[in-house]
Amino acid sequence: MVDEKKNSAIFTLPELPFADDALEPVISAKTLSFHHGKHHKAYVDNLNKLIEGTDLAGKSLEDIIKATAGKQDKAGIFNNAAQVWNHTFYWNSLKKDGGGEPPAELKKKIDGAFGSFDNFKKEFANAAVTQFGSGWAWLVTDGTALRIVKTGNAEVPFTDTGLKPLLTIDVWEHAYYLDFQNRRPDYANAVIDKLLNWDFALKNLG
Ligand code: MN3
Repeated sequence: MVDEKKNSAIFTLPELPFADDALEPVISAKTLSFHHGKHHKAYVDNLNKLIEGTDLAGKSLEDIIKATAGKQDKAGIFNNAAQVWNHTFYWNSLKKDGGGEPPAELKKKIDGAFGSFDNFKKEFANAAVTQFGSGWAWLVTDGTALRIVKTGNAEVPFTDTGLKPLLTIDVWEHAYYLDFQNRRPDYANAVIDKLLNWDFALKNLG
């Protein structure tokens, strides 16, 4: 969508890639309505306000994230831009009737990196549970091997490391509190077992 007056791209909230109730019972329609309709939307709206009239207006989301990462005076822009990116990536990391075993090509890489698929699941859940406070757990590739990393708050794994995200789990409380209250481990394990979108991960592996 283009704002003709300024001829700069305005970010819009992407539609969810599934129906509001598609992820039930793990993630309720109520959680999705707040998480997508309020939280994700607020990051989009804030970002648009913050970049309006600046030299970042018109740049891609990835370029804005890279241009503001680690810059104290640009923290507001970075946080909102990264959260827009993270949430869009998170929705795509999930699907109705997801989880289960990954496609063969990924399974082989997972076995190589983590010993077994069961061990991968344990390590991914552990990253989600041990991220202190708000943040994200990620399955990434460093170009050759798969790795699990976690990031705090709005941080993304690709700004300074060159890591390429394949999947993510949002571990901010707003992602699970209505459905699981303080039981983050139950949320993480349910997402991994029932919702992970392995087709999306395979596509990201490239
Ligand atoms: Mn969130």
